Amino acid sequence: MKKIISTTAVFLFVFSSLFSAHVGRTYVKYLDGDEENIFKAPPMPFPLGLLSGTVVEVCYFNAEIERGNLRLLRIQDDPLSGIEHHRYQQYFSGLEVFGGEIIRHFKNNDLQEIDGEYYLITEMELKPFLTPEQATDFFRRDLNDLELEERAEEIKLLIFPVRDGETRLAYRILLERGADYSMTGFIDAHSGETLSRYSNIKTDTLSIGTGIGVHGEKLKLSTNYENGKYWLMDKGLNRPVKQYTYIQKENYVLTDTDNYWDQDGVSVSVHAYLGLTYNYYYQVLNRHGIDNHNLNIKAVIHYPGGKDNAFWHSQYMMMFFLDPGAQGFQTAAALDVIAHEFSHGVTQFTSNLVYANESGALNESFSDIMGTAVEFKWQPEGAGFLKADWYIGEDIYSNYGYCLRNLANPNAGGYPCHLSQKVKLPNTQAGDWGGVHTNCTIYGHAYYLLAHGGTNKISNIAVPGIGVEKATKIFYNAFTGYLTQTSQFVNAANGLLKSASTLFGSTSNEYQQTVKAMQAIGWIVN
Ligand SMILES: [Ca+2]
Ligand SMILES: [Ca+2]
Ligand SMILES: [Zn+2]
Repeated sequence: MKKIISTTAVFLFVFSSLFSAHVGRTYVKYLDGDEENIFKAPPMPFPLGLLSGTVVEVCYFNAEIERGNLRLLRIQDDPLSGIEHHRYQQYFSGLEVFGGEIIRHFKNNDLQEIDGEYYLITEMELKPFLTPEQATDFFRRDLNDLELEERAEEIKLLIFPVRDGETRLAYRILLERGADYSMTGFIDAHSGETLSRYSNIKTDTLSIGTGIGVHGEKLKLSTNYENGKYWLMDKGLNRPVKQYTYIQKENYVLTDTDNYWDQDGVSVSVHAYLGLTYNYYYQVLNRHGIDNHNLNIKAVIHYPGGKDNAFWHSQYMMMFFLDPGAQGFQTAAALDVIAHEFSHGVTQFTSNLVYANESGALNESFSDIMGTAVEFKWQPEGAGFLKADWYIGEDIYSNYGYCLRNLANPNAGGYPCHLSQKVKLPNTQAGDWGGVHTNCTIYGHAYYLLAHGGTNKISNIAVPGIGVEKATKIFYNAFTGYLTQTSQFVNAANGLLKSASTLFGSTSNEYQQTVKAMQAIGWIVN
């Protein structure tokens, strides 16, 4: 079968009248060596002097109709003008090209005009890597609901044109729940990425945008279309949680005309990374947001009340990200910092650990641990910006190589890795409320030992490690399920052991390694 075609690129004709397109000629080469005549559009806009080629264009589309690459969809009569509109759907190698549709307008059987959108495809891998079932699962995960029902008769393999003249092989999939939720998505048949999705219930205005984050990374954004523009918020009726990224103050939201957000990396990073944090909690820990009941996720960026910081405000139940100041901290740039602040909200609705002394240090530990877990979920492990590692806040600096805290080796930054190194500071603002941002690395390091494996520098006890996901589940379950407002370090150790035995059994390797991790940071476990 001549399915895989190789040459160079994909072109899009957008033309509004027969006399606006100048058409040139090129060749399409099949992999097996066959050649076929095809025509290629020059870059737009066309110089006005070059109004030739219309006959070629008409012949080309006639030939495409004969070849079955343009198939009649329907004929509409316009009784007022006497014009007949013939609509054709574009196909390529037998697959529908989504959005590829031309209209030929006839009067008394004479062709008057052609318009529409036609994608000239010259390179395309036509063998799906994913099965329809796998693609459907990707879509379920993207929609944060593994229970959604698919409409089997709606699944269809097609060609989906994306930005910049690229085309992708995609499945069109419909997922629904009852009568009030119905989503159609276009899922890349190779990567599982959602290329586009829309609600079939038209009151939902959710759309997927693309943005450029602080480090120049391309990020997917859930935005809303309203009043002729896109808004940097996710408040579609069918969405499980509403998410708002405000600028400077509440209710002031960035907007954009083309849903391609390249004007403010801070907005993009915060909006996208809060979405990833929500998805992490949902997908891995089955938690529905900050309060487990999908509390609105709200963040204020470029907040003018200070510099070099970020915080969760327990009364407003919102996150605040401040601009860089003397220290140059761009707190909005780091996925672990964003997940850290979100996780302070999770703590508020679970253990509610008091933000002072040991309970405060545990509160900070939990946020560092969850920030790291989220990083490992969505970023590849490695050194450099946008990589998963055991540092906290490394992406807030303008050069890679610094961090706020180091969970692998806290001592490297002068932080404790063992109970014997716990610092004593007063419970005042100047004393960091009893050293909550200092002593937090003791349990942060225990998490590193359990997840990654390693040897504690003081006790010399080695922990082989059970992997990030299992270790995170043990810590999450302990901190959210077994700790209380006034829990101290000893309660955390007991909570972790209970959590490990509940999740994996008291004779499991996971439990034994949790014991080892507690011994490594200085506990005697009987
Ligand atoms: Ca990183
Ligand atoms: Ca990190
Ligand atoms: Zn914190």
